[in-house]
Amino acid sequence: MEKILVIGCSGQIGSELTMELRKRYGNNNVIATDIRPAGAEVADSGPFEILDVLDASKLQLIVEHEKITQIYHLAAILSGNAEKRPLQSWDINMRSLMNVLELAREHHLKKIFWPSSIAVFGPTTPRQNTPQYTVMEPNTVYGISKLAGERWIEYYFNKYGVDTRGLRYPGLISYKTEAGGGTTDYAVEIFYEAVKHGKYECFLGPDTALPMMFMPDAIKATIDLMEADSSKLSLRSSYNIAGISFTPKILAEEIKKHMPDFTISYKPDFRQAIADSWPASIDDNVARQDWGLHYKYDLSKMTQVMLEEIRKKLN
Ligand code: NAD
Ligand code: AKB
Repeated sequence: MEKILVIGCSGQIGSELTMELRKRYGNNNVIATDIRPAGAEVADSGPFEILDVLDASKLQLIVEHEKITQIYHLAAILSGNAEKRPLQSWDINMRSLMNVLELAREHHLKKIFWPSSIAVFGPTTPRQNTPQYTVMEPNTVYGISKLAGERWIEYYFNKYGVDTRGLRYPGLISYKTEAGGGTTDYAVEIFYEAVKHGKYECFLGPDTALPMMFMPDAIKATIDLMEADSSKLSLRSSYNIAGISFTPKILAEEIKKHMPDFTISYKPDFRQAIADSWPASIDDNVARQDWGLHYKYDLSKMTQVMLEEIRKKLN
């Protein structure tokens, strides 16, 4: 029987991934943890504990007491926030991962999921259809921590046989929990502002293309990777996953199809430079070939669901 620990369950991904894992593995077999309280859905549906993942002793106690077999380690400081507090963010992103990897090694845990990001790429990476293997010179604290993390999870697999699995998520779009301080957050905020005020001031310029993905596709890709036969996985750093690439202007046009009076204006801030250093689109053929990655949502379907769900939520 699997007993799963989710670290960072109160965030944008954790709040939805925890619920999907509980559906599949049973509510009591998924222990949700975060440094801050969980949302009602997670808190009411199964076990939740406050955990600062930098507290290695408490992490160990939970793993031993709950007889954990797998960890999904989602806690991190995202790109925008990490640029504001570089050293603290480096410490949280790296030390948390090392705590999890060491525990997995010592306790022979079955599997570890750790998310990487398109932030591992940098200004010298080819921006269009960025391949799995290419130049990687990230110039943000967050990107450097994700690239280092990829090297570490691969190292623990090669050196100690820890079954580590990772995905380079693009920007994730969802309506259940707000985005956590990244550069791609505009693509979530825009929907709330459209429904609430009929207009949005975007912190990226109109033609800034970035890869994005709707949350249901990201959750499915995560669990599919974790449930894939180990022998099918040709890499243990992190897989490229592409999603849908678009610019703020294209997204605004898609929203206008449902809300003709919606307007967008642009006031780029420090996140523009981060976005400019990231890929515009991603080649995810290795993930497709290894474990059958595929998606359900395109821009039009995603926009329709986002607007419907946010309208329901705000009413
Ligand atoms: P988020 O900021 O919404 O959630 C992260 C959670 O981690 C928060 O609930 C926070 O309270 C928690 N946390 C922070 N420090 C902690 C600590 N010391 N101990 C325990 N919990 C702590 O982030 P997210 O969007 O859900 O991202 C989850 C993971 O996926 C991160 O590793 C992120 O880098 C990665 N990722 C996210 C995206 C995206 O678009 N959301 C894209 C690429 C990669
Ligand atoms: C961010 O913008 O920091 C995240 C990411 C793509 O890693 N959404």
